[in-house]
Amino acid sequence: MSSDSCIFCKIVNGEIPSKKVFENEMALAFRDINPCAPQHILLIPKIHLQDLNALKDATLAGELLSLVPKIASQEGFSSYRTVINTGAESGQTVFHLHLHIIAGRNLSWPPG
Ligand code: IU
Repeated sequence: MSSDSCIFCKIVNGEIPSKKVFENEMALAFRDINPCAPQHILLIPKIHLQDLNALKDATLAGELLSLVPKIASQEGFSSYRTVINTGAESGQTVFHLHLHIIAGRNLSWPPG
C-alpha cells in the first residue's frame, strides 16, 4: 500500500532517486538527503505507515528493528544512534514511518 502524496513512497516506488544502502521485501534504507552527522541513514517500511503509532504488525516491527544492527554492521558503525520521531512536536517532518540511523561523530544527550 502506498500513498500518492508521500515522498518516501515515491522513493520506494523508484519515482524519486535515493542513495540506497539496503533493500528487502519489507524495507528500504537510504542515505538522508540532509545528513545531521557524517553518516545518516533512514530505514523505512515499504508500505505506507504514517508513523510509529500506525505500526501494528509485530512481524514488520521486529524486521525493522532487527535490520538496524545489520545495516550498522554493513556500514561499519561501531557506535550509532537510532531515532524515531513521532508527531510534529517531536520533530517528525515526513509522515512515513522512518528510523534514523546516525553515526560518525560524538552525539550529545539529551537531544534538543
Ligand atoms: P523527520 O524525523 O521526519 O524529521 O526526518 C525526516 C528526514 O527525512 C530528514 O532527516 C530529512 O533530511 C530526510 N529527507 C530525505 O532524506 N529525503 C527527502 O526527500 C526528504 C527528507 I522531503
